[in-house]
This record gives sequence, structure tokens and C-alpha cells, in this order.
Amino acid sequence: MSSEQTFIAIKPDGVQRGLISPIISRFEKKGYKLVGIKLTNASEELLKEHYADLQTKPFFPGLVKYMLSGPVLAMVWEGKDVVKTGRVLLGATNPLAAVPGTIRGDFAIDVGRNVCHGSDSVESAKKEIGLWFGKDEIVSYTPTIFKWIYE
Ligand code: IDP
Ligand code: MG
Repeated sequence: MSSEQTFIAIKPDGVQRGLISPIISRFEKKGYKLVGIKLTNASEELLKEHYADLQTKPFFPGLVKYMLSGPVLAMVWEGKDVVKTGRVLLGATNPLAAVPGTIRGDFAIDVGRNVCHGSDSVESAKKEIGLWFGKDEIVSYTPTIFKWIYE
């Protein structure tokens, strides 16, 4: 078992399009553990910090506007190699390049409407979880099915 955590968010388009349950379902079925979840209207300040690495990109203003356009489902998922594997479940940033079977490959077309976010490293996961969640919003528990998931 591993206590590695990642920040996964369903973006406003994913929420509006009714994709909350299919996206959560993929992480649940894989065997990962949900340890934090909330539906929230993110502030501009939070989003600018969340995407600080991209602030010089030409699409940055549009990205912030997109993320402000409706509620975001913010989540923390935990398990072995969850940061890297979470990105695999999401698929490539550009949904047209994302392979079928991935979330973006199955549910999206435009890069600016790619329905979900996932941390790209353990370090950025820590930063993002700290930005979006308070310590008291992360839950600790052991699912009884874990002996059937981990060797
Ligand atoms: P990631 O979400 O796969 O980690 P990043 O490069 O970190 O991809 O970009 C963050 C988000 O910015 C993307 O998920 C996407 O919504 C948006 N984005 C990235 N590149 C473009 C672009 O060329 N045009 C419009 N939006 C983009
Ligand atoms: Mg990224």
C-alpha cells in the first residue's frame, strides 16, 4: 500500500456535461481510494496560483476564464503510483491525441475543454492539494477491499 496522493479535478465542462460519475468511476474501479472531495467555485486567485507555471502562455487568460465558468469537482485520490497512473487514466492533454479508453480520449475534443485535471508530479500534487483543500478535509481510512487490491 502507498500513501501517495494526487489532485484530480473535474473541470466546469465535465461537471456541466454530467461526467462526474463516469470519471470518478474509473479511479474507483482501478482501486484507488478517494480521500477528499468537494464541489467548489474556485476563485480567480486560486486558479492563477494553481496554473502559475503557465502564466506566460497565450492561452492562460482563456484557461482561467474556462476554469471560472462553473463549479469544479476537486478531489484527492490515494494509492500506489497514483500521480503517474492518474495521468494515464486522464489521457493526453490534447483530447484528439488521447487514446480511446482514457477519460479525455473518450469524452473530449478540444484542448481548452478537456474535462479534467491531474497533478503531473508528486511535488505538484502536494502543492495543489494544499491549495484546494484544508488539512481537515482529507480523510484517513482503510477500505476493507484493500486486501483484494494490494498484494
Ligand atoms: P495538463 O492539464 O495535461 O497537465 P498543461 O500543459 O498543464 O496540461 O495545461 C493545463 C491546461 O491548460 C490543459 O489541461 C488545458 O485545459 C489548457 N491548455 C493547455 N494547452 C492549451 C492550448 O494550447 N490551448 C488552450 N488550452 C490549453
Ligand atoms: Mg498540468
